Amino acid sequence: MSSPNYLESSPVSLSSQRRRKSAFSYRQLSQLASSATSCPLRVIAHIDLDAFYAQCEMVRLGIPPDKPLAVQQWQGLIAINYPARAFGLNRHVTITEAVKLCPGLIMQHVATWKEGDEKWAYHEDSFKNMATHKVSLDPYRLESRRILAVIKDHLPASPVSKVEKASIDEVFLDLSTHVHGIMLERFPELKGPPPYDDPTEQLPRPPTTALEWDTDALVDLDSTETEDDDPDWDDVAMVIASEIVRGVRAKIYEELKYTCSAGVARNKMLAKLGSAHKKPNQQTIIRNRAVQHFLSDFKFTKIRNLGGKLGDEIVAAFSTDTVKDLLEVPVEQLKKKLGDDTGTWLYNIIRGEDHGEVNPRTQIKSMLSAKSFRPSINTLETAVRWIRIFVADIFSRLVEEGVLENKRRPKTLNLYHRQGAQTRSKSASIPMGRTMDEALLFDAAKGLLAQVIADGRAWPCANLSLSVSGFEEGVTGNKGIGGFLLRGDDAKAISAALRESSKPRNPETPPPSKRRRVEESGIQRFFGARQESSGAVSEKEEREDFREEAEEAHSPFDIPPSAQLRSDDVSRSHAGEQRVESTKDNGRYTCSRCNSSLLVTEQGEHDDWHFAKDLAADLAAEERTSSAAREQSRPPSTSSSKNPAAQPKNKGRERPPNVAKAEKGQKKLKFG
Ligand code: DCP
Ligand code: CA
Repeated sequence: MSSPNYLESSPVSLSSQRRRKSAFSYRQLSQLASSATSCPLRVIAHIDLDAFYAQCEMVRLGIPPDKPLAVQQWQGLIAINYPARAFGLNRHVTITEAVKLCPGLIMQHVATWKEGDEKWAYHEDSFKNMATHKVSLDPYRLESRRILAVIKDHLPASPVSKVEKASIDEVFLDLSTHVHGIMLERFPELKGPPPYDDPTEQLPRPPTTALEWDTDALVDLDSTETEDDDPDWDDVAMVIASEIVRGVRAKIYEELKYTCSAGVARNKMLAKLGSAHKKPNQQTIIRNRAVQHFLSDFKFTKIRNLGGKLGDEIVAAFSTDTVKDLLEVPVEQLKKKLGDDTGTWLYNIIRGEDHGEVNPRTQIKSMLSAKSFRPSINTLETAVRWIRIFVADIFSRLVEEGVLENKRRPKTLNLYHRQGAQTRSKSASIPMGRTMDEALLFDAAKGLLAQVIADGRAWPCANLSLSVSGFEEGVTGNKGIGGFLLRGDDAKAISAALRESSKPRNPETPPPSKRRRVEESGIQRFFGARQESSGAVSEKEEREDFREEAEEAHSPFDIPPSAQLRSDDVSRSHAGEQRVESTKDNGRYTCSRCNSSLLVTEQGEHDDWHFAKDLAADLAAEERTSSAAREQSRPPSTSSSKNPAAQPKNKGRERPPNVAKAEKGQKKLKFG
């Protein structure tokens, strides 16, 4: 029934005991109550909204569910509803192709902030205004919150059920404690103390009545298992969990009219694979007796943490990308090639073992607003205009967080600036002495920009981002020492820089050497400030506008836009010192970092991708060192491995690196 690993006492005669005794012990049942990650009866669900942004637009516009609709961002499609998918549309199809394939297609552009506006809006023709508009994903973020609220409302409060928001449209639920409670109500025989007070005693067998799987999709069983085998408590736990999940999904539909798909299994990895198994509007249960069969059909690169470089290393080392083949490899051989920790981790993960915790994080830890400029911008005036938009964007979100009531308030403001391959970042404390308002943030942000300019070589600028971090709770006494930013020499340097930058610039005159200095510690400082944030930018949300609230952040990235990263790419330099050199020929060029051949027009995006990847790798390394113990679900660090390159790339908590989801032009930037 379940894996023999789970048998706590030795099965003297499994066949004779089978009918009378469960494979699970009293101790394991009580582990279910505390949702212990090692409990074999554990029940985890993953819920993923179907075609999320597309559904948001359909609900907002009142479009009937059978009408094909796609969400447009500039010249690309970022979400396609299921009726439109029936016409062969996907995210890689151009707009022209999409209209040809599906003549009745409704295309809705995402909301944008227009320069000078107080708030984002749905603008007609925004797709023509990439230079002056900035994408806003706020409408989807707000819907995401409403959905999360419905889910939480429908479930018992933590710690009975644990809800982890995994991205803008995904949650994990740990239903173990909740399910345990229901099991005890339905099967009072489980309430009694174990015979002889011995917790290792096996439980009585559940009644043999057929389990009611209702409309659930059940994946096929392992070859050694049969449907006729009597159910055990793990099956019962799954049925109960699937009832709960069906209820949650019905509630989401009833209250908000969104459909979603779900997976129910014994851990996060399997639950997540399950939710993607059948879409839309379905739920898949992966019973313990079906795990091996279910997994063996997968390419292991689809499994969480195996989509990136680590996956590539394993493919290269064992000349296969299938779970089935890898199951044949003895653990000793995995350890030999990948190091002890990674080898052991891999051995377990392909056998469906994942002890990652569902981690309810509720508080937003940072907020980011950003814009990539194509073409780059060249003047202080333009930069300041964008900063005004960033500030308005962030401030409106701070208001939602209760900053006006002094509920929460960020301590640090960070500005990130990219010019060619050079990146700089500046941060400053947000003073407690003044009431938090747009003017305060705007002044502070301009001050940071001035510092960047004071360093010299600020233009042309390809990306600017502003973020706030270091939130403090229940801020009181909002009066104190006034004044902000820098004083003395720094202040003088900044005002000089601002004066100078407003003069027409003579490209022949090099800036003073002091200003030419590259801010070597900039990235560290920027992300140093961000270390308090556990956030990352979701690959889903990260496009031009890669801002994200830290609580929503999980997605690591795996492949560069337009090109698969070769595993032998150049050794990673620090993000702040990154140089992306390339050779150009006939409108194409070869990236010196990954040897990909790309269109010259793709270079900006591609360089961004490397940049983002380096940042993420740095942060991953940092976080790995600081929180190795916290993250049981992550593959172990391979620093002791024979192959230092075989570092797991996806420190992101749980999103399996889904190669199919990465797409051209999609930067996947992870912030710590
Ligand atoms: N998204 C994006 N760019 C991507 C992937 C996703 O902008 N490359 C955005 C749009 C999606 C949302 O994130 O609607 C959620 O991403 P999913 O990968 O979950 O895709 P969907 O929800 O659109 O479809 P599915 O039904 O397959 O989950
Ligand atoms: Ca989705």
